[in-house]
Amino acid sequence: MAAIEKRSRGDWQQLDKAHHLHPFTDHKSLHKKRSRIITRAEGVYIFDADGNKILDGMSGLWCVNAGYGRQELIDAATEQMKELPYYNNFFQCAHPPSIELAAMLQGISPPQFNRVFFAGSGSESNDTIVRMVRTYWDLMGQPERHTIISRHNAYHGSTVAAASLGGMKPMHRQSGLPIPGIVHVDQPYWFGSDQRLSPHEFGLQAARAIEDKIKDVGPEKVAAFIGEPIQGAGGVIIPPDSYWPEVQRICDEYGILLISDEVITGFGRLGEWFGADHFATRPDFMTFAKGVTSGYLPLGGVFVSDRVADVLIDKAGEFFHGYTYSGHPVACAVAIANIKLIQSESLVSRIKDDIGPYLQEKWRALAEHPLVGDTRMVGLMGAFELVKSKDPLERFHESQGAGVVFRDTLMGEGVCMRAVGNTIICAPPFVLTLAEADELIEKTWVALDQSHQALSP
Ligand code: PXG
Repeated sequence: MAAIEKRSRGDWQQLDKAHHLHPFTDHKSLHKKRSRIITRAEGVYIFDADGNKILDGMSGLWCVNAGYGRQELIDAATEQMKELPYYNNFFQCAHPPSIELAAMLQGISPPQFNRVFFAGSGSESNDTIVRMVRTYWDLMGQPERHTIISRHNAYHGSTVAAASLGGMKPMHRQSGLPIPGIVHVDQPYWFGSDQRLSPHEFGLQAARAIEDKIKDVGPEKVAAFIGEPIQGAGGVIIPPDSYWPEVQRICDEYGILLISDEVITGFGRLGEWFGADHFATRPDFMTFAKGVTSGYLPLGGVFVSDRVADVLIDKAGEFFHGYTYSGHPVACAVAIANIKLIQSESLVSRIKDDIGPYLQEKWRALAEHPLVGDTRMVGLMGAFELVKSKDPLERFHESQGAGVVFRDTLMGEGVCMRAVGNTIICAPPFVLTLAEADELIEKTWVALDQSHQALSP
């Protein structure tokens, strides 16, 4: 018997309104329009309860990298459910899926990583990192080194520690965050600056804000710096080329740990396995989630470098931390199948050499539209900025809702992207074909023209 009842769209909307609290949602405004009910998906397309076919330009929520309906992943889950649906990795136990996945992750990660710790999500993984970072410095005999530097507008998750690491002011306001010992510096968002510096100089300046903060806090108190290689939820902020080398220099000079939050950039999105490979950083931790299973099941975790893992193993005794679902066998089995699929279909090099450059070129050309002030894309992770005027540069006021106007218009054309203020962001599945890329771009042009009319005075 099917687990899920078949109902009409209206019935589902009614039940949803009555019983379901959604993540990151203004429920009053949702209840005025009702939810869009997504019922199924195939390849790069999702289908709603009205039968609309929508090209998913966001890979779900930056995660369905292998595309929908992949039989390999379905089979891996089914077989593992039959064999061992659950067991834990506590109390000196382990099971083949968590062991095999840990070894497999070692094989695709940069050389300083030989060990992983599993969690259920990106947020949990970043909480784990806060615990590990502070424990590491305690064990190193420097217990005053507890401050972690992050960036305004960063997104590192929604639990208390992860939201504190994040730099989203509205999140902080709602719950008395950040927790003590987490401080923030500006993000490397050149387009959002006054643009008086060249991108190169601006990147150096943004990195040196970290150094200034280290001096402010006191170098002996700073434990780590955390950053997404490219900020995702904050609007796909691609830093100038000068930024990450300078951040690495600063971390090295002050001996502080570098945390690369790879929840979005991990597993190929930028045309390399990890953002750290793309930007040539040498992080001490990498956070992962989302793309590790292509979103088919929840799984997250932390790559822990030898520098930290050796100390934890040698000196910590028991590390009092872990989750019921750390290394869940079914999620790990799906992750293994997913990574095998990425390898066998050469999806990472496809992004670097084929679909990536193809989409990037068409994406850049969107800058010719009068409404588009800046376009940027690395691998399959991109954004453009909606502007009121290009010369002189004038941005829309947030209250004009230009981003939402464009997003909704594009959805009407059958393509899903996200609006972050007036920045439109896009991260399609890795299996996007050239023809599907054409469709995505053509519909974007149509939606830009329509939005231009709607937004003209
Ligand atoms: N780090 C990064 C870089 C993320 O993008 C998390 C951590 C947290 O992962 P979990 O699995 O706990 O959600 C994320 C999640 C958006 C959006 O609006 C982005 C995320 C989650 C929800 C919404 O772009 N990223």
